[in-house]
Amino acid sequence: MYVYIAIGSNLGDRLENIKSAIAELKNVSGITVEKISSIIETAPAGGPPQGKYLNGVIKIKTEILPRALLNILQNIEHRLGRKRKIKNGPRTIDLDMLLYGDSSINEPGLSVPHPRMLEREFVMQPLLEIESGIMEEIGKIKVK
Ligand code: PH2
Ligand code: MG
Ligand code: MG
Repeated sequence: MYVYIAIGSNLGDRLENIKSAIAELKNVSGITVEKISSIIETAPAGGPPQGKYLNGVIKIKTEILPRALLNILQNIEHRLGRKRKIKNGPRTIDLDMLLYGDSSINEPGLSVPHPRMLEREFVMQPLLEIESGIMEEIGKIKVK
């Protein structure tokens, strides 16, 4: 399955946090990192006043199931010092599952496609950079 993951950071050494998260993903057995977008600086959207983000999107190939993959992403966030405090507040690292193949998932804590991805320039710009035909694929997903 091809899975697209949004990466964001606006605390600490932002680029280093993003590089570390990608390195950790590469080290997971059963995950191949296929594409990495440019990393762009973006104005914070929503939440309290906070510093600018660095954002990017990666494409991975994996057969790890969505719930297990979510756990892996959250463990990496935790190891890189993510503290869950305020909604949409500043974070050292954020790893959001955008798309999991053509699956539509609506479970507590796991909504795929990511419900706000289409309206987020900081997600769509890097996603379209690495997968220019992705809108057509998203259109085929049968939303539950
Ligand atoms: N993430 C958020 C809230 N706002 N703004 C930008 N520019 N980039 C983000 O990654 C971001 C955000 C919640 O996850
Ligand atoms: Mg997020
Ligand atoms: Mg998140």
